[in-house]
Amino acid sequence: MDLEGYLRDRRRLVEDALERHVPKEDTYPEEIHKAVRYSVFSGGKRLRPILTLAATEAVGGDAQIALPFACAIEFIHTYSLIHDDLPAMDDDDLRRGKPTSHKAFGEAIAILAGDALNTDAFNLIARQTLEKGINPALVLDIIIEITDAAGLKGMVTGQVLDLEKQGRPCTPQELDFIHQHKTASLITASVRVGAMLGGARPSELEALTLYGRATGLAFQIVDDLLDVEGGKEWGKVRGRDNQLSKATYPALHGLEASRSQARKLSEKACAALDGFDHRADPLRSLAEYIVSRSY
Ligand code: GRG
Repeated sequence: MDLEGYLRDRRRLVEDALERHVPKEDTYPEEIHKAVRYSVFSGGKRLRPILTLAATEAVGGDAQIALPFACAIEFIHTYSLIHDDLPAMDDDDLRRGKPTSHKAFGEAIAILAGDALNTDAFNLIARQTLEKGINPALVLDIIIEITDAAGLKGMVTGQVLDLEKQGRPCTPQELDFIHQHKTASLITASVRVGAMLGGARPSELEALTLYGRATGLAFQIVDDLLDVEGGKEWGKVRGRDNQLSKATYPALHGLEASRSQARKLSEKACAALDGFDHRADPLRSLAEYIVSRSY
């Protein structure tokens, strides 16, 4: 399959939808709207929304129905990056090769831009549910799915432990727990939400959950590796994890074992798709892309 072409088309679809759902820069008060747009449209890979669309299509669903939900997940992802970069968290100056939100707009506006995206994700879901006549009971399940993944049961807990473990000993089990919560939970939810909207059968949802968990962990391992050996396209300050004495896969397991584990997880993700037909080919290619990416 032509993955490059597929990613290009899907990114365009997601960008166009985001454009419809994010207010213009000249909306009053301009500064916060500029900050939100700065982070939403700064060259993200759109992996999570693309996974949502690919998962819905893998079970015979309609990408157009899943699109606003995919955008809402991208809002939450973008909020998490803005807050993750703040001085109180990772204190990063660069994101996607550009100054981080607080460097460009100041801390207060950066915090508020993250807050706005986190809140408006659910506004977008609710409005689109009404507009498109989607079953509200299904949408409640989806909201539970996303909030479990992003809140205390997921990303926030992962982030808390990530911060707590800086400069402290961390076992391989603790590191996997951090990575699964900080990163893999939202990636798994991206896949599951697409599948749920597409009307997945229980066995399909179970298989796609395995796929999401494996690709999600692989994604964070590769993120750890890129922090050590990423090139210019990586777009972040390299070696930051080491500077912050973070618990990472390369720090605990070494580079070679980390690469091999990421590859094994990608294979495990593909194996979970064995019962699916050609409509799951994009998910198969995305599992490969996640471990071969350079940014
Ligand atoms: C609740 C105050 C408060 C803050 C939340 C939860 C949190 C802060 C941050 C989330 C943790 C986080 C940023 C995990 C890293 C996940 C990760 C590898 C992000 C990079 O994802 P990509 O490469 O980003 O998909 P692009 O740039 O492509 O969008």
